[in-house]
Amino acid sequence: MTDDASTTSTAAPAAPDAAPVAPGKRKIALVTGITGQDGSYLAELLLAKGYDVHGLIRRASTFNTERLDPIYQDPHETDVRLRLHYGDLHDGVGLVNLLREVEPDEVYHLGAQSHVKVSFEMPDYTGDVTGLATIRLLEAIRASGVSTRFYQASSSEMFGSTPPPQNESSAFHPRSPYGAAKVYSYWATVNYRESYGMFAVNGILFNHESPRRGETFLTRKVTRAIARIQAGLQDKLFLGNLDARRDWGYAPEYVDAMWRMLQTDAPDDFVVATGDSYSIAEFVSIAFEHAGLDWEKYVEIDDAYKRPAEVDYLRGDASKAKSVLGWEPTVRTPELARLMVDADIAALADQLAGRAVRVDRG
Ligand code: NDP
Ligand code: GDR
Repeated sequence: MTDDASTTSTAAPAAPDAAPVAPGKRKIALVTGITGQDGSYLAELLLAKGYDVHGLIRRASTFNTERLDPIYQDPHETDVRLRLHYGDLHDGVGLVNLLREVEPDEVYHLGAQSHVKVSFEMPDYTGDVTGLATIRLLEAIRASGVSTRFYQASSSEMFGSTPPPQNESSAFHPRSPYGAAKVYSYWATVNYRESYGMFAVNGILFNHESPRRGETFLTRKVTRAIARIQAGLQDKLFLGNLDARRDWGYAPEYVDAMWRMLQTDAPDDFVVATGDSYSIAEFVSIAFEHAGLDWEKYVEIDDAYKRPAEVDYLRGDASKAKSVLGWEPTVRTPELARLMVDADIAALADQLAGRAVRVDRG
């Protein structure tokens, strides 16, 4: 399957020199998870930098490429720079064939079952898609014989119960099947670097959000509910644990860090975070206040949203990313909450007015 892309995106701030590529050749990136929040922002960034971008997408009975709408182009145009390929992280042979066909300079492995609570309900499946699939992809790179740099989407969930601030030297103590699967993928990536000399890196990213965030993650669930409450479409918002603390940043800035990690001279692993931490209750309060609402009138606790084990306190130390990659966050959690509330209010107004709605505005 083929789609085309325009090059709408934000330019990245000062960055390291790009990884070398043959003169006259456009760089080629392959992105798993391109239909997700991060995949869509990363695809925009790479197109803006002049890459040809290939994405792996799952066949679904409904459209699942909404987040890519802003970069869609007519496939019949001459300069096709975004191509989407059907495939699945379960399908190792398909991955080998795709790598042979695309011959990427850089592979960004973002595809995963990424919901922590869901991983307790589907631990076996999560172990396969979020854990084992990373080895499947790394092996596919070896089997296809392509020479490529590899980015693994590792997570602050790997730190679990290790107290903050968490950095690249902090111990892993995952608290969910998702976290355990990410630890497996982390070490697989390190192992392929050490065993085969692959340029393979882990980005250990703390929570990052945006108007494109999936609707069942905390921040988006809250900001979407605020828009509906304000419009008189919803009375209550049911949440789980309000005491956990998270280090929430802005997704478009985090995909820029991913790109920077593949442009360094030597492969290495990096924490990406704001360095701040807010409780769930604080995030909820900031977001409701921005819409002129008192959150305590609307929020109720439903134990169904609590997890068998919680990650209580995340606050990342991204000083290595700052010194080596020149990466620094600019959007802090309160601003993030406000921009997400504004985006959901605007999207709902469009929907109610019968205008075309895009979940990814802003
Ligand atoms: P999303 O849940 O938004 O996107 C996940 C992507 O993976 C989607 O494109 C999804 O496809 C794809 N996917 C899931 N299962 C398969 C499969 N079997 N085969 C092929 N593709 C599959 O996640 P985010 O964009 O938020 O996160 C990107 C990555 O970064 C994930 O690996 C996540 O675990 C990790 N991460 C995220 C953080 C965050 O705060 N957002 C922080 C740290 C790590 P489909 O659209 O069809 O469902
Ligand atoms: P997280 O994100 O588990 O940190 O994983 P999520 O937004 O799901 O939860 C954040 C915190 O909010 C609490 N919480 C609720 N969470 C959800 N989803 N729904 C609720 O109703 C609710 N009520 C309270 C949670 O208990 C938790 O403490 C995200 C994912 O993107 C992972 O893929 C990624 O690796 C990590 O961030 C870093």
